[in-house]
Amino acid sequence: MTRIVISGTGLYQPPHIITNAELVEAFNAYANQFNSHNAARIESGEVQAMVSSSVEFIEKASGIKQRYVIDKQGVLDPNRMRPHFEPRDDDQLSLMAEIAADAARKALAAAGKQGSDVDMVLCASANMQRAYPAMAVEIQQAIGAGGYGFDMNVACSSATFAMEQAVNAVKCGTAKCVLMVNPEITSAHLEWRDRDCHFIFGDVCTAMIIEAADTATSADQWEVLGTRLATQFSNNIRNNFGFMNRCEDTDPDARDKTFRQEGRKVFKEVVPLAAAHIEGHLKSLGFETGQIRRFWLHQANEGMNQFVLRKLVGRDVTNDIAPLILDTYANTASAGSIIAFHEHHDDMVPGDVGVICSFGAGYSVGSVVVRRL
Ligand code: CO8
Repeated sequence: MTRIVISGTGLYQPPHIITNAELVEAFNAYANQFNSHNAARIESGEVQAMVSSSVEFIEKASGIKQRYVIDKQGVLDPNRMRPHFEPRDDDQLSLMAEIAADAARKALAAAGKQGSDVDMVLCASANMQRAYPAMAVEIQQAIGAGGYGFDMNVACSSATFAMEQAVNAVKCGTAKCVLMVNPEITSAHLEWRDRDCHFIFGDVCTAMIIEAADTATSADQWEVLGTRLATQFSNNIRNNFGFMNRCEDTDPDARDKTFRQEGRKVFKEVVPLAAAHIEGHLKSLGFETGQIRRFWLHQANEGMNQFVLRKLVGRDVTNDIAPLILDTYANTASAGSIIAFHEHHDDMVPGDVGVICSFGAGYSVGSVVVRRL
């Protein structure tokens, strides 16, 4: 049986940070402006007044302290409240492929590989910049890879679901060296004018090289012991943006065309789902949760991760057992658990076992159990 390893990871970090204080200041300026423009309609009861956001709420409810974004000015402009991206010609590298190629080159360097060694590119992300050609094919060209590439989207679980595809492709011999990449430009599909969610997301891109142990030369290798995926339909996290919008004659800027969720319901329903999923997966591989050195969990909410871990381990765990990157990066959709893995594995020793696990819209849960070689 071919042994499969993760031989390198890479991270693209956007140039700008927005702190909670900056975010709340911009939101409140927008809300005040909205309320004064609509004073008469608010007075008559026709329109509801906007309510202020607060730094204290954001930090207490989510654990998020700041986020990285590709464009800061547009997001913080009360007259705009969304990033501004310059349109690019078709023959220029697209923004999503640009950040993916950056993270990919770092992952290749970590793995000691060239772009030409890659023969499968999986672009796995919660949103694609366009319908076609596939982002993965543009990324394939940008890094000089051969073989083939395709896009896949399972929202926040896109990366772990893609890791299973990569592992299976190498096992089956349909690929030798896979680049799995997660360009998450969440700022473009977040509703910055909604206080319930304006603080949740940040931009980033992660990348990972997956190959057979036989071909890996990296000093830092992680054997994939198993992967397990599950989905269960829910409308509690939803975005109705799509190619049929223009035929439905609806407002392209309507609230349902960006991210929205029933946060409380998601919290309650996903915690038991994720904990049972990880426990079942570990058991199937002959592990007790107590044997696991580290959990690199999806980064949506600090309290949510603590609940999942309490269910799994039976007690509160430290950052050493389950590193938190959410405070710095916010929720980066599919990239969250991969950032946690990328930034927090150097101290682990050969034989240590860890679990990368994502959960989110769908609902979807994906877990990957790895052992340091
Ligand atoms: N400032 C002050 N008060 C606020 C704010 C704010 N910004 N926002 C809400 N409040 C108020 C509410 O109005 C409410 O007031 P009241 O009690 O008077 O009604 C009160 O605070 C409490 O509100 P909530 O019940 O909503 O607060 P919660 O404690 O539930 O916290 C969270 C909200 C943080 C959203 C929390 O529910 C949560 O994190 N849930 C889990 C969510 C989750 O894991 N989601 C996964 C989604 S990610 C994913 O799958 C990827 C999707 C694709 C990516 C899309 C990228 C854009």
